[in-house]
Amino acid sequence: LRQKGVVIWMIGLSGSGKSTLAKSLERTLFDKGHLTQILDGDNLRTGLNNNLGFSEEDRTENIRRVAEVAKLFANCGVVTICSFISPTEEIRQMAKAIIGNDLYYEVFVNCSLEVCEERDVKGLYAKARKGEIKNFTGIDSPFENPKHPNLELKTDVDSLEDCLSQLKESITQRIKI
Ligand code: GGZ
Repeated sequence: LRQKGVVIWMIGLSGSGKSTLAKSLERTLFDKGHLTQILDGDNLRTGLNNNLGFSEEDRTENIRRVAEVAKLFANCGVVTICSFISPTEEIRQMAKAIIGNDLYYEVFVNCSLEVCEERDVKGLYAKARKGEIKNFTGIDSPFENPKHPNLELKTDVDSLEDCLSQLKESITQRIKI
């Protein structure tokens, strides 16, 4: 069986819902028999990228390495779900250039800073406001909204269930299960 690989690149602020959506999508695809791999801060920043922080330079290097790894997976036919803030247009252009137009599928997990900060699941925004974390995206480090994503999910407007079905529908079309 040959399946076509793809890189699903999920962009959004901390707390926007990227990981939740990625995990649920992976479960669905796995159950349908697809090879899947999630790449995110949890498995990249603790290992391969454990020498990188959150300066602009380090974020760029983080995303560069992730994109290279994602390309390798996708070329083996794996549905590769990357979940990174990827804060600037420049960083995303680099990822897209590495992965290639054919394999790159961009998903903007759009949630306003206000809602992310209100949720503050990990208490990171509070720390950033107090100055205990520097260069925090949305607080004292930039986030540019993607201009032309393949898909935009509004997790602060639509329910999680709704966003999930939009995501699954769109990916199913893309990889033609
Ligand atoms: C942003 C930070 C920072 C700073 C730690 N800025 O919600 P989380 O905790 O689990 O996800 C965030 C994660 C972001 O890492 P990425 O690799 O996705 O970022 S980038 O694409 O910009 O390279 C957050 C945590 O790391 N975190 N410090 N200063 N997020």
